Amino acid sequence: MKQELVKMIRAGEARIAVIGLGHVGLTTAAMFAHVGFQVKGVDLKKDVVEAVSSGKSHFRDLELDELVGKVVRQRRLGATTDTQRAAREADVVIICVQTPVTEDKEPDQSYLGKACEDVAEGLSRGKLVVVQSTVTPGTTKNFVARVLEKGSGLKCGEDFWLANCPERITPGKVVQEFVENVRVVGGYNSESVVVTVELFKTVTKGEILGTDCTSAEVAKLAENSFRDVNIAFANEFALICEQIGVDAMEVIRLANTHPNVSVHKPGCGVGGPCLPKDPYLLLHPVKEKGFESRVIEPCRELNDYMSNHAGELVIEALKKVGKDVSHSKVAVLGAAYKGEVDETKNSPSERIVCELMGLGAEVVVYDPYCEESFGAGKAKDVNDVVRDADCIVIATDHKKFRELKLGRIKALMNEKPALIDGRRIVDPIEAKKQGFMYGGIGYGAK
Ligand code: SAJ
Repeated sequence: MKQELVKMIRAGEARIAVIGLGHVGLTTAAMFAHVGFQVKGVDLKKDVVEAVSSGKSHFRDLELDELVGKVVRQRRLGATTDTQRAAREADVVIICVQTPVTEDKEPDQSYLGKACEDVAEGLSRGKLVVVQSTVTPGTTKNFVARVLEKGSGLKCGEDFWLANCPERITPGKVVQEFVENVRVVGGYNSESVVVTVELFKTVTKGEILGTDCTSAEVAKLAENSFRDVNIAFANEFALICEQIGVDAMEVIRLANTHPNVSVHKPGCGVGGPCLPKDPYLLLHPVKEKGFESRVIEPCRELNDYMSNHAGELVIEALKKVGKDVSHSKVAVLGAAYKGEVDETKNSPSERIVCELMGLGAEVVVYDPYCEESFGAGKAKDVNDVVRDADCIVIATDHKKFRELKLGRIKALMNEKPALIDGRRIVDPIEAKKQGFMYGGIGYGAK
């Protein structure tokens, strides 16, 4: 039975269903269609299904847009809202649904559970199910396998195969990373590893590493938790530099000349669909047993504090020019969670906007990549957002904000303007020379 599926995969004849058409799911569906498989993408949102069915990606991602358009025209990729039917008609089902955490940082597996129940309805002997979603340790083996078995009456690892294959794509370069990154394949059992490696060999140029499904889940969480901790070091170091009276960016530049040192960039916070939640997914099973995190969780909390610190810098700079934030207009540059993307999930910019509005400031937001303004005013370009403002806050490191014409901007603002650089992408000396009351994350120089 395993050989039959492997043969169909190698011949490009295995039919594939991809459940969840977020950035990862749509990239996955388009890439397998691109190499010749017949793929059906599934999403519960009708507008997403309509966009994909008409050959459009619903992400601001040119490369993905072109790829989706091509494979839909070739009739290799279709889209539907019917998970059960798509699973029934597929030989391989790849689950890419969201796995958020709740307000109290508990894993929310409702989307995954629903997807598995629907897939189980369409499951039959000889199929492969792959979970690409990032999940809390043990989920594939103890939750997904059980739901699939219960709904299908089949035995996992014998009647069907199951694997966890974490995605490693970064918004902004999803297609290139999907193909080139090393891929970890964690099988429910060894047969599941064999079949899944064959599947990803058809689309991955990078190395494919086989392991068990729980190790694959934890490896993914390690990657993002490690990055979050590293960014937290840069952020705490920036707070120290502000107190010492040096510029953290200059000191980091010098320290990083050591071959063993690579301090990350300090900023006004860590956002996006992954880093703000993955450390909590990693800690969840051990916190339940009383484990107390002394590094990962405090680092996560520090990164969340950085948007408050940006607010503190705004208040301080306005006070230095005799203004009160509650009677000031603040222009927030950037809504997206990082430069050159339109994603605003968990964006530090949202926390900054909400905090400033809570202090009574009039807030206006401009982002060249998205329309989001988190309930604040919305501007159509840089000149529009800075007009009559008392303070600018750079919240996202979009390239466009690295090239601000500070002299022209100052002329559009109220007198005695302030500039708070939350991403340290503007030259502090130039800003001060242009007459701004300057503040920046990690900028301790006077
Ligand atoms: N950030 C900093 N300082 C830095 C780097 C980033 O403040 O030095 C901030 C960014 O502004 C952003 C947040 O952190 O708000 C996350 O940015 P990111 O560059 O980590 O990018 P993500 O979250 O889009 O992608 C991460 C990547 N994981 C790793 O690099 C280990 C990506 O490879 C994963 O595929 C992705 O999470 C995911 O989907 O898991």
